Amino acid sequence: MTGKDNQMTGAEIVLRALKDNGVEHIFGYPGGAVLPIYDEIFQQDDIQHILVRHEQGAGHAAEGYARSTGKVGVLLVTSGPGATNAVTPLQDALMDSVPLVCISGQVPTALIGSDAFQECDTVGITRPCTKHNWLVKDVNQLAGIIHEAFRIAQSGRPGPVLVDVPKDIQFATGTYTPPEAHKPASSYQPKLQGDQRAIHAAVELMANARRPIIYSGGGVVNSGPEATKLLRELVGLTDFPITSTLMGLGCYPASGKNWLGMLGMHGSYEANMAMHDCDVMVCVGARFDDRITGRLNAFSPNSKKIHIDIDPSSINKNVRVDVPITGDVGSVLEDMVRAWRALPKKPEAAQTGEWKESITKWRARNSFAYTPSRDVIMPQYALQRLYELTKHRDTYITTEVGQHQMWAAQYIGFEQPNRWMTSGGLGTMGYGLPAAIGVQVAHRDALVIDVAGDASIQMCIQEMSCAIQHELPVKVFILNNQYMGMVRQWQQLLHGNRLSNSYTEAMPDFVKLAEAYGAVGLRCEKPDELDDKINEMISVNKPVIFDCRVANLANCFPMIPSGKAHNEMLLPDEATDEAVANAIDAKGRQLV
Ligand SMILES: Cc1cc2nc3c(=O)[nH]c(=O)nc-3n(C[C@H](O)[C@H](O)[C@H](O)COP(=O)(O)OP(=O)(O)OC[C@H]3O[C@@H](n4cnc5c(N)ncnc54)[C@H](O)[C@@H]3O)c2cc1C
Ligand SMILES: Cc1ncc(C[n+]2csc(CCOP(=O)(O)OP(=O)(O)O)c2C)c(N)n1
Repeated sequence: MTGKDNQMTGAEIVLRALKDNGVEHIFGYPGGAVLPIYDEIFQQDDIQHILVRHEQGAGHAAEGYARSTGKVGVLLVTSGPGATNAVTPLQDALMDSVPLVCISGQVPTALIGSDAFQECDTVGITRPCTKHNWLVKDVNQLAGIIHEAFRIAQSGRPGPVLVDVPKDIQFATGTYTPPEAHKPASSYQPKLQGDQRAIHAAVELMANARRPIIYSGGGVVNSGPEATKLLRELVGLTDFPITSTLMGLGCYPASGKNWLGMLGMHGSYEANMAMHDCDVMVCVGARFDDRITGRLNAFSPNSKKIHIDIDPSSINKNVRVDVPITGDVGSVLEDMVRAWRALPKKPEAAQTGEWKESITKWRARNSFAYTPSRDVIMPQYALQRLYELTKHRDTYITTEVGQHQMWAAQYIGFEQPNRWMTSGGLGTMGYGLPAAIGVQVAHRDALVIDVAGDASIQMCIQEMSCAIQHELPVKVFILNNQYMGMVRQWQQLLHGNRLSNSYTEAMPDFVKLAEAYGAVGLRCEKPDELDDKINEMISVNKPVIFDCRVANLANCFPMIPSGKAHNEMLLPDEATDEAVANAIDAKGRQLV
């Protein structure tokens, strides 16, 4: 590209750079400081713009898009309130390792610092919630900055970046440089290959283990399909039991014979007991989050720990490990599989025989059990039916945050990665509906379901309007218990059952609300009507809000209360039903 061809306005450069970085969709909301970019969007057909109803929605939609495709999600927001509304999804993406590029408009360069209309210090505000951010001061640097933004967002530990573009830079004319001509900044070059000595030390520990476990996480999803294949191969070769965090569900199939279920605060008894009692733990792309470790000084006290992570700052952050391996999961697992195959003597099955017997006993505890009912829909039952009726389809699940999210993780089996989009690190209520929209944009013919709670769904409900406008037939499946259930559960178990402000009064009629948006509303109150109603929801080629009325006071178990160890988890039949029966709200009203 030479001569006049590479001379363009800043706004044209933005569109061209996005296109050259493979962008097909952007999620955004216009305003004064981005109008030149919106004018360019109007004049081209290569990139489709999805108009959300709130910038938070743009960010979560971009997250859903990114997580379900492995590509970078892009959002476009105006200055001031547009940018501040994007802060929540940026932090969400930072914590959950989701690659996002956010383009924000800024007031003209000459007005920065003058309290101009819709001015805010976007780079200052978003510095702690992005991997990196830039304020563009020279139109000639704009293309290079956008290319670098895409490189940083998707390399190493993926995450969000932001490019703040003042309005005068969008109007100014400058030189466009294509991605091929871009020289990456040398200071950020993540290491992909693991240290060979450490990998051999890890394999030796694994080969001598009597009570081994693989603890996998979101880093396997981030690494891509090859990493999933290699993880499955390693499990096949070693026959080790495997668990996963909330973020890694699907990397090992839920139907696989070595699967222990999710671990952590609401994980299965067998996964948590095995983590506690193991002698060798292989952590693959997970970060020893506090929902996983419980009380740190009681976490897996007798194990040697191997930790594979691309981000050196994640290693030894919360838990000291014996064999740290900095590198990409895919690359390290490839070397590990090779080293295991080359072992002069493979361990005998008998070496782990007792361990497998212990696991079988823990499994028999059936820690996800609940008391079924013929009269009321139990939330767990609703999700079991949803799973049974959708599992043979091309299905993607998103969630909001709360009990419904944990039950979805427990009762929906994931066979593949990138099918499960949930807000893990930040736990953002309001994530699920816009994330479902982002997924549906990327997978037009798939069945995309947001498993929601009646409180969470009201945080970004306005995005139903976006779904209608863009003909995205997402399904919102609300487990309506009329409470902020997760808050109520903690109040019951940890705050003397004083249900302070956790009852969702003045609930909208979700069926009428759906109809008001032009969507379809369905309600189900009886267990024996559930299958027909779910099938109806699936068959409608429009957005649906499904108001599933469930038992009000069901609790999500197992649960490791904060500050407790894995082997101190509360199991369903150890819960205090009496406390539930005596529940009162802030006005002293009996709630059962
Ligand atoms: C209400 C609620 C309850 C929760 N309860 C649970 C629970 O019971 N169990 C549970 O598991 N979680 C639970 N969570 C989620 C929890 O808060 C954390 O988000 C989650 O445990 C973190 O998952 P992860 O360790 O896989 O890390 P992620 O946040 O997915 O981080 C991935 C790690 O992998 C690394 N990585 C990224 N890419 C690569 C690569 N290519 N190669 C190598 N490494 C890479 C990163 O540096 C990072 O360290 C809950 C959340 C909520 C909101
Ligand atoms: C934005 C935000 N505010 C507050 C919280 C704290 N919080 C966690 S779960 C929860 C209740 C969720 O209720 P609901 O959506 O009805 O789901 P349920 O737990 O009943 O399934 C709250 C308030 C949060 N996670 N996110």
